[in-house]
Amino acid sequence: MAKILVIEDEASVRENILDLLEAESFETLAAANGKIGLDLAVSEVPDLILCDLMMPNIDGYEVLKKLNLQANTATIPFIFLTARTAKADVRTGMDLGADDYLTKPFTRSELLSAIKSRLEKQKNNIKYTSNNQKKSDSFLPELQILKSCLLRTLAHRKLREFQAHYQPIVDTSSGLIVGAESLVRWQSSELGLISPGELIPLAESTGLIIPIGEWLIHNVCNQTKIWQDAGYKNFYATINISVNQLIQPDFVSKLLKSLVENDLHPSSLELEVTERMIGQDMNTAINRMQELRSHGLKLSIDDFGTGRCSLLHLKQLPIDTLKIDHYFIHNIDKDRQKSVITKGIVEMAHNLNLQVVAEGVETKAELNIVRALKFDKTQGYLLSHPLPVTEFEELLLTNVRLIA
Ligand code: G
Ligand code: MN
Repeated sequence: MAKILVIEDEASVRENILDLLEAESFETLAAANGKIGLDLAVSEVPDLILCDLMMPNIDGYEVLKKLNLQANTATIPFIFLTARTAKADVRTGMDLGADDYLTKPFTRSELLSAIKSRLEKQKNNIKYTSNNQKKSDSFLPELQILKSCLLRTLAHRKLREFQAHYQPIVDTSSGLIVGAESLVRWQSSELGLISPGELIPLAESTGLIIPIGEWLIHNVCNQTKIWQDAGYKNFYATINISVNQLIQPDFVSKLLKSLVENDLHPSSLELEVTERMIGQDMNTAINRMQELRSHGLKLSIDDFGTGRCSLLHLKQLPIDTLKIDHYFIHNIDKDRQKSVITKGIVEMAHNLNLQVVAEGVETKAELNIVRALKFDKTQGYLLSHPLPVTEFEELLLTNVRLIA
């Protein structure tokens, strides 16, 4: 059956079209933005592309222009989906070489008939070159294999392959679990377990961080609510957010939607951002953070101390928590300079009314210093590695004290 790529940034519209196509037994590929769409068009060479015109960053015109530049994608039938009825817009699209356009909202039969006639035409096209793209993956460099595999996974909506793991965040004085940092894991059916260290940079560079991030946020909201309902009312989860996510125009609204859908209070989520990412576009980042905080979400600076965030900047940042990077904790018991600097950071943070979390505590000796320096919360392999849901739940539900 024909393979159809749907490039549409609006999730509800995209899902509707995909459902409709799948009901007609088409094989489908889904892309949430132009960049993912282009990557998929190149790696999967679909039989037809349905593409939204108005999308942030790379819009439908841009997608079509780029497809036209490559021999193997230039001949794929291309149908614009547009909410615009202005003749000039349609004209621009057709001039670029689009085969057809559909004005939203369109009916099921309009969509199917446009698809059918394009596919027929393509079949009869003598110039049609069966371009067998899927040359053996073994010729591709490793990163390319990983990338096309990730694209395929998302395009086929095989989100089962992603999992959130949870690392306990422990109250340093009581030793009890008060929250957890969520960390995404990809258990690829093709490649096995992919570490976050490999997944995240790849997801960032391809734009796939957006759909993965949305999936994670939704999943974490859902799970957090389950644990709160099980009696851990003040339990909170943290989510690492990348700058690409933070600057999406609809980031805040989508996040709030996930909270509402799961009936979760905004203060049950803490978003972790890094100094480095705030540095990239300070004003936009701070505005966005302020907006999030005005809705009651918590914010923390992750890996604090490794970026270039001056201590003076901290005063301006709309945050609740500082997470002190592993680097400061590692061997803190053996390195007097480290402990002196760290002591100063903790005191300063407390004076600014911030909570302070020690990350990456691996030994008892490090933990002893962390307690002496009055870190509010502690994370690290000494207490627990990040765990899959069921294992984390076992720890949580037994009220285990991870610090004796
Ligand atoms: O940058 P961020 O702090 O979000 O990094 C979280 C990463 O740190 C996760 O991949 C997690 O597995 C890892 N991590 C958690 N605890 C420890 C620890 O005690 N030691 C080390 N080396 N890594 C840790
Ligand atoms: Mn983190």
